[in-house]
Amino acid sequence: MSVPNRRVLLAAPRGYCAGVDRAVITVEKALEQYGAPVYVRKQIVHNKHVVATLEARGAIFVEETDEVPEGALVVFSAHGVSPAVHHEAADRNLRVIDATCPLVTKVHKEAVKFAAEGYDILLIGHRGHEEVEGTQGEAPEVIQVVNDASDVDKVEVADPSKVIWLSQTTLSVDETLDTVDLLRRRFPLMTSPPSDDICYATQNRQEVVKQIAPECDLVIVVGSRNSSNSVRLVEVALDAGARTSYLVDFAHEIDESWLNGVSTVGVTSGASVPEELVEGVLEWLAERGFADVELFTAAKETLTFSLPKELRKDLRPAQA
Ligand code: 0O3
Ligand code: SF4
Repeated sequence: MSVPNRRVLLAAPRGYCAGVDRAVITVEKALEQYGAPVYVRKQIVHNKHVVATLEARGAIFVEETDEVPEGALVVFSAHGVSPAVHHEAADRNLRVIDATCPLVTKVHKEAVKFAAEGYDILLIGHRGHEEVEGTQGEAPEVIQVVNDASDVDKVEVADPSKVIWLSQTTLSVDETLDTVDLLRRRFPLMTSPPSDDICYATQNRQEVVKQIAPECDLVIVVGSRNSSNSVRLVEVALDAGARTSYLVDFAHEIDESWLNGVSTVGVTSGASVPEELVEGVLEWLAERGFADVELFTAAKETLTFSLPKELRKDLRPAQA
C-alpha cells in the first residue's frame, strides 16, 4: 500500500561488486566441484547472510590456515592475504584457491613495486582490517598504516622525497583525501598512487548516496557491521545531509520508530550484500506505506572478473 508523500529512493549502483561476486561464486563452485568441506580463511566477504548460506552448504570458515587439515582445500577471502599466509599454506600442503579481488591485488603489486624502488609507503586504512594486514604484509619493513588523521604526526620516513601513499580499497573517498592533504603538509614531495586505490565500486556506491542523501529523512544501508564499505555508506549519507541513517543486516532489524515523521527513505547496500536482503527491506517498507520506489542511478557498472585460475583449470569450459 502506498501512502501519498511517502517514497523510497533506491540507490544504484548498490550491492555486489565484481570482486565479491567472483569470491562468492568461487566458494559455490569449489563446493560443487570438489565437494564439502571447503575451508575458507576468514569470511569470504564481510556479510553475515553470505557466510551463513555458504556454511549451510558445507563451507568451513577459519581464522588461520593452521586450523585447516594438512592437504585440504582452502579459499582465501576477497580481502587478500600477505605472502606469509601463502607460505604457511604451502608449508601445510594446502590446496589454495585465491579469491582475492584483482583490485586488491593491484594495490599489493603497487606496494611491492614502490618498496623495491626504495619508497616509504604510507598505507591509509583501518588497522586490523584483513585487507590492510594483507597489503602491509607485502613489505612490512617499509609500510606504515595511517589509520586516521591522528596518525599523521606519528609517521617516520627515511627520505621525505621518497614517500608514497596507498590505501585500502573501501575507504571514504572524502576522508581519505583529507588525510592525504594532512600527509602532504608533512611530506610535500609525497607521490600519489598511479591509479585510484579506492575502487570503482566503493566510489560509485558513495557517489549515489551523496546524491540522494539531501532528499532523505532516513537512509537505510543494508550491510554487516564489519563491512568497511557498508559502514562508510552510513557516514557518507549523514555527511551529505541525510537526517538519519542506519546500517542493518536484515529488514527485521529496522526499528519502527525510525519512520516517525519520515517521508523519503533512501535505501542502498554495501558491496558484499546480496540483493535479496535489499528486497526484504523494500517489502518491509512497502508494508508501512513506502511502496512508491524510485530508482536513482548515478553510474552503470559492467565490470566482471574471471574466476581464480586454480579453480578455472578444473572446471568444464561452460562453467569457467
Ligand atoms: O573491505 P570491506 O570490509 O568493505 O569488505 P566487504 O564488506 O566484504 O566488501 C568487499 C570488499 C573487499 C573484498 C575488499 O575490497
Ligand atoms: Fe574488489 Fe572493490 Fe569489490 Fe573490494 S569493493 S572486492 S576492491 S571491486
